[in-house]
Parts: sequence; C-alpha cells; structure tokens
Amino acid sequence: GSFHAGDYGMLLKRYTEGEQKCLQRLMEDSLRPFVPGYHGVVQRAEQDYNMMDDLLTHFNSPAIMDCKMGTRTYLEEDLAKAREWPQPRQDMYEKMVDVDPEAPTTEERALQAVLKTRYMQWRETLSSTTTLGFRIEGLKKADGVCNTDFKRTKSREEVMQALQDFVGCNTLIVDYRSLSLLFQKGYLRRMKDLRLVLETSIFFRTHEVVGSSLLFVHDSTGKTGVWMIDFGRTVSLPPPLTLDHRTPWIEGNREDGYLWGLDNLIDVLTDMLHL
Ligand code: 4IP
Ligand code: MN
Repeated sequence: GSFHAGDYGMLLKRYTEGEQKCLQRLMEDSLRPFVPGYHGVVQRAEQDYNMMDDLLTHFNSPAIMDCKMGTRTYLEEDLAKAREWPQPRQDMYEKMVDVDPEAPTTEERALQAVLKTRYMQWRETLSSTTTLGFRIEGLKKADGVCNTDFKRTKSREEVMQALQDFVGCNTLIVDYRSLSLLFQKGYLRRMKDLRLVLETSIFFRTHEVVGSSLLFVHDSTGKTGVWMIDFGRTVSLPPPLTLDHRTPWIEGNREDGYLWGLDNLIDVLTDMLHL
C-alpha cells in the first residue's frame, strides 16, 4: 500500500483527511489499544503523511498477516457515484482477466474496462469475503517469504489451511506444535478481547468500516499481536443511524458485516485448535 518507512518506531502513510479523522477519534475511543497510536501529520518532500506507531517495532523477525474484514469492500457512496457518473477502469479489467479470463461480461469485454464497484464485488465473491465476512489479503513469514496469492482462497477449509500455514511457520527454533498452539491461543484471546470492545465502542457503532484490515503479528519469542489498521474507507454515519456490524447488508442500511466476519474468523481459529 501507501506505507513508507518513517523515523524509528514510526510509520508514515500518505495523508487523507478521512483517515486522519478516524485515527483522531479512535485515540479518544475504547478501541485505542487495538489501533496504532496516531501522532499527527508530517511533511516529507512536499507530501503530507499521517504518522502512526509502527506496530512491528517490538517484534523480532515477525510473521505478519493482513485480513480484510467485512462482507463489503466498497462504500455505499461509491455505488451511488458509480450510477451517477460511471468510470470504467481498464486497469481493473486487466487485473480481472489475469485471474479469470471468463469473468468479464460481454459488455465489459467490449469496453475492455470494468467499474471499480463491480471489480470489488467480483473480488468479494471470488474470495471468502461474501461467505465468511473476511479474507486473507497477504502474509509474510518469519523467513521473509511473502504470499499474496489468496484471491481465490474462499472455502472454510482453504482459509483454515492458509491460517495453519501462517501460525505454523515460525518453527525452526523450538518445538513446532507447542509454539504454533501458543500463537493460536494468543490470537484467539486478543480477538475475543477486541470483539468485546467492538460491541461497546462508540466509534464502531457510528461508522461504516469498509476495507479495513486486522493485522496479525507473531515472532519466535511466542509474542502475538492483533490490531485494526487502514481506515481510508471508514466513514461516519449520519446521526442517529448506528450499525451492529452483523445484520446482513441491504443497500441503504450501511451494514458492513465486520463483526460477523470476526465471529467467523474466531470460529475458524477455534476449530483449528481442536484438530
Ligand atoms: C485494489 O484491488 C484494492 O481493493 C485496494 O484496496 C484499492 O485501493 C484499489 O483501488 C484496488 O485496485 P486489488 O487488491 O485487487 O489489487 P486496499 O487499499 O484496501 O488494498 P483504495 O484506493 O480503494 O484504497 P484503486 O482505485 O486504488 O486502484
Ligand atoms: Mn487503500
């Protein structure tokens, strides 16, 4: 994404006002322990950046996984814009045919372009976003090997296999099973803590949270962490509207399926413990 190395322990992300607003509000919310600390705007070479804590600083050669949360990855306002002023995208058409040449409709093929909302919907149904309310976007193992080849990781079994591979990867040093169990238990504890806070957070209740990820980090010392990141597509709701983040989405209700996805992720990881 748009991350750049900052000063030690800090991370700079290309400035957007929307993300700044979210980070500022989150610093005042009960969710604060679950998001990177926000330190304001800095300028580098004429470009503004939001400065936040680099969550990896206190880990040693960490393994990292990014899970995009929710059943919907575009905003309701994007749908409205796409209807009013459709802007077909060639680059997204190309990304689509690279994965599945059969995916475009006849009309899209003629245009050699697709709408962004259509591209996002296609990615949602190809992956586990629609069926489980989250998807694995990418991961990096302790040895530095990256895998972003999860576009078609969809079934519960495929997701479980990828998660198993992720928690089982830091295994060169100590006993394989016990360490990977430690990671799973650490992740489960933290996700359950997060769920409790999400269920009462004022920020969460009053925002449509779309395209946001959970960042999972562990290292060979047995340490684990989970944080909410990426609020570039998180928008506040017009009062008095609130969301429960579990009710299925129908256009107009703004629901994003975030908590339903977290429930499912916790379920999958819990099942893994009992295998
Ligand atoms: C990407 O598609 C992701 O959805 C990006 O979201 C999104 O960035 C890109 O939109 C889109 O092309 P692939 O992952 O299939 O490549 P994220 O940043 O959450 O990864 P936005 O800008 O929506 O955040 P464009 O419009 O930037 O191309
Ligand atoms: Mn983005």
